Amino acid sequence: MGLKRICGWIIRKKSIGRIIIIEVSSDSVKPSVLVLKEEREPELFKLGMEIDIGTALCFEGEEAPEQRSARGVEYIARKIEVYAKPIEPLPVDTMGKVPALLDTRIKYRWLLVRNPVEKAIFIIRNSLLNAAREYFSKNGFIEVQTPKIVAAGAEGGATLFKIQYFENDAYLSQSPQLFKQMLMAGFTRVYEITPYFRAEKYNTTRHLNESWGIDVEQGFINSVEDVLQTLENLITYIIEYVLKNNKEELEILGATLKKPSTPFKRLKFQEAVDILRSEGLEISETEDLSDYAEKKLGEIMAGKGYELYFIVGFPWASTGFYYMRDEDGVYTRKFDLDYSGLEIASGGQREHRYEKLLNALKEKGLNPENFSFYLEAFKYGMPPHGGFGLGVERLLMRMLNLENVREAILFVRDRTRLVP
Ligand code: AMO
Repeated sequence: MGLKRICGWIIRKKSIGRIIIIEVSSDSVKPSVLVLKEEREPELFKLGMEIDIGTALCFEGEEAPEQRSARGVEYIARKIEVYAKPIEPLPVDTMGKVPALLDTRIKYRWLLVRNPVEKAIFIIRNSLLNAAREYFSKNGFIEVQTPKIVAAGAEGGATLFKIQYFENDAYLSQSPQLFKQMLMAGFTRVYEITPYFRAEKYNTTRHLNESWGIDVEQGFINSVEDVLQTLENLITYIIEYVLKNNKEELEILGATLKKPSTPFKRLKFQEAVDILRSEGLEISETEDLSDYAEKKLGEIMAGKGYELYFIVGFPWASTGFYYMRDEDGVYTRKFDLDYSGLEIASGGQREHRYEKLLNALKEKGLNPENFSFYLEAFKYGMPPHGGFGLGVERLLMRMLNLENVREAILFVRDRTRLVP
């Protein structure tokens, strides 16, 4: 058997008489288990006595012929190089035996990623994004980057972070919405993996102030159904990819992820209202669903066997100015995708006709001058198009049954956190 070199940090050490067992956390969720025997390797045993939890080291060794540990792969070490010892006791238990409060987990995330459970979440986050990129590249989407310093918001003024941009006021981008639409003047399928900055004032388990989106826009569509299909295929691709590539991580997290059944249910907004009203909830026909209503609908849909479902046809009164309206003017081609009672994505078919778009802006009380850079893109042959924004942390949260969206991002930005 060949010699391997593995680098990482000691997360556990146990001495049993003349044997020392050291667990090293590296880049996979299963630690490497070093078994040092005084009789077999006296020098390394001596070194093993001196090093403790938190030490950064590399070792060379071969897999033990008899594997006795259920926790990781056992090695017989030939060489150990110590790179750094902790200068203070660790502030958290990187083995995860002593559960830390969420606040502590967030503060010490960079250290806790040595812990297999915490590491598993972020290995799966990496897979989720790999899967998305693989899906897009197989399906003819090109990856684009749009500015994060912008002059106008796409999602309304209430959640904009204002910044000083030389002599002008500017904002941090809430969504690449306007730019990805403008690109429909010259590309037919684009995607962007991007931060969203939103001044959400409230402390909820679903909101961050800096979150990540997987954004899509596609042109020459026949109807909003083309966009629903892309999102459904993307989500299915991501979940299947994680099921295939992250068995160990899912097991460590105790996650019960399943391949979603397709097609996802398409529930009309008005149907959702009727269902919720029949359960005794007071629901407005012209406003977005409240968090409570969303959750309640999730329970009802779960009872019918639907985990993932679209809510389609939101009323114009509740949406952004850019969604295409139905002939009646009351409903739009806007949709949400909900995953067990949580909105994870939102999108729709856009208004691509210049005059109608201009009127929509005015009707929403917005000043077309502030959007002139955007409106111009609709003058020179803008095809019918649509797209969506999918929240990375919200999707991960639901896939892994996490309780708080803060568990799904390495460094949290919320109302009270600006460091680390
Ligand atoms: P929306 O505002 O619904 O739509 O955002 C899309 C998705 O992004 C995620 N998300 C968030 N996640 C955590 N914290 C937040 N503060 C937060 N805000 C949004 C959610 C949400 O479903 N312009 C449209 C997209 C489009 O039509 O293309 C938009 O941004 O999962």
